[in-house]
Amino acid sequence: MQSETLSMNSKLPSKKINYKHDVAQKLHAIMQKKQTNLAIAADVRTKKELFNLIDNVGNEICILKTHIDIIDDFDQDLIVQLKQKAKEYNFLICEDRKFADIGSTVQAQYTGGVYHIADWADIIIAHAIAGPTIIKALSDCKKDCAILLLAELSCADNLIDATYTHKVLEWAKKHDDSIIGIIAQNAQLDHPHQFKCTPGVNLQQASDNLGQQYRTPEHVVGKKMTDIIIVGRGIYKAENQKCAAQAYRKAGWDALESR
Ligand code: S5P
Repeated sequence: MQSETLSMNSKLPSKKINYKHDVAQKLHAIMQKKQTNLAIAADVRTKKELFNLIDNVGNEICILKTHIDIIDDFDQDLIVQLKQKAKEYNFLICEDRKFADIGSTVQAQYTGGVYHIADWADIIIAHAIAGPTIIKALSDCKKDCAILLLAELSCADNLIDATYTHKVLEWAKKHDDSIIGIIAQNAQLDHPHQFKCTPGVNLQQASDNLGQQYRTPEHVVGKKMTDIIIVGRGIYKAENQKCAAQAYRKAGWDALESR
């Protein structure tokens, strides 16, 4: 069983994988069914832009990643509609709150406030800076909570070093009942049933003017063994969002298949 699943490419072909977490299992099934390893970073500012983007790219993605607190006209109806769209297009919703505080505070941030993230997000992203209790704190709120733990950042001159990343990989492996993968650049996952997700992906640009650093889908999937590419401006700022999403999906999936 283990040997069948050791290669990350085992996520691709017909081999059945018994993931520990339901969300990981669902993600794998969506990737297979839709033949996509593309996550959209839907960093738009209004409901209208968000749903327009979803209608353009919904068929191409396995995950829609939100920064829910940047949407100017957020309301409960957005969540109702978002859940409907996730069902209609068959994608998972990941809220990129990057939880990073003491346990009791992250519990309040996860379940409370205006956004009630625990009620609707399939996946959340957390920093490891506050130590492994953050994993327990988030999982205690919601039994089936699925976390992506941030192991590396894509932006220039960030303070994460190799020792930090090493710890994150260790904790991710140890807590695989709630951590379904990592957000990383060069780090390699040491677990066959978790997902490595990489932002900082763009087919046209190498950087923005605020420190973001980009690489191509071919590079991160083919050379850095990324399973899922996360693309924001490369798609939502494109003149034709649908065509752009199709291009990223193809580049990401082709790279995964030929790896
Ligand atoms: O290291 C990181 C981690 C994340 S989650 N670098 C990132 O850029 N991100 C997120 O990915 C970031 O918050 C944004 O939502 C997305 C990248 O967007 P883009 O427009 O630069 O593709």
